[in-house]
Amino acid sequence: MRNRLTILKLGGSVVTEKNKPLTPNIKAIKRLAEEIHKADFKPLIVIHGGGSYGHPLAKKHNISSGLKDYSQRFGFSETHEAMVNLNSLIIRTFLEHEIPAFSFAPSSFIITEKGRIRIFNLKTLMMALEIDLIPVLYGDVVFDNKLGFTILSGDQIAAFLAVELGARRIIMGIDVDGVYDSDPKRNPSAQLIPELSLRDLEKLIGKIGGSQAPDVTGGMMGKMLELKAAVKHGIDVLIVNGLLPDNIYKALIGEKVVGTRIRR
Ligand code: IP8
Repeated sequence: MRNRLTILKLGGSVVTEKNKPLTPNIKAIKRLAEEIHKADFKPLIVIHGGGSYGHPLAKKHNISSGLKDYSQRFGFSETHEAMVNLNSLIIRTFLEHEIPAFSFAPSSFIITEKGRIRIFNLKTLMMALEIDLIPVLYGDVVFDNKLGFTILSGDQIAAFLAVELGARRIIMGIDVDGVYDSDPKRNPSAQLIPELSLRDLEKLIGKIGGSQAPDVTGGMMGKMLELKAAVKHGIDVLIVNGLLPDNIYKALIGEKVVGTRIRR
């Protein structure tokens, strides 16, 4: 059953300065807090990415391919610690803007198997929603049944939660205007795709996958693969530029906004 629940994913390239290690984008975080407060939308779950907090450390300690060497335990913990710090900064900013945000650390209640979510204790999250708290989760390091540990992206959490909780929609705030027909950061004539059906999405994944490009449209491939499952379940996805003022506000209140809408 579809309810009003909205899952808002704020990309790491929006909430952090992607190219400066451990640097938050304070201006963007404050503006997003203002927009979320102004929209006053509930029920809402917010998930943020790792950006320059999670990714450089995860890469340095080779966390995503699993536990190979005991010395990695420190890197595993350090990566989590960096994400806790970013999350804590976001929670504090949200609270200052009178958003009833509550932090949920994914590594403490999610277990993956070869990188895919296997166990997810939803009970506490649902209890938080019942009293109109806004759970704030993030891409995190997680324990994994087969790998020992790994990295779990905020995108996978967003799609999983949307399906499990029967959400109405997922809004993704990223650092470009939506999905393009080629990488807008490399190709100035790339065209924004305003609407995609599930079939279009599948075709696009095939095209991108077949082209062997390492990270076409800035990690868009990974996002598309995760979102496919949610779209299949009838959940609408709206991808907008979270760095442009008022986009997240407009998306939350259902006003027209430049971006890519994906519908079954
Ligand atoms: O930015 C990754 O989350 P994402 C989190 O949502 C870490 O892919 C710890 C790298």
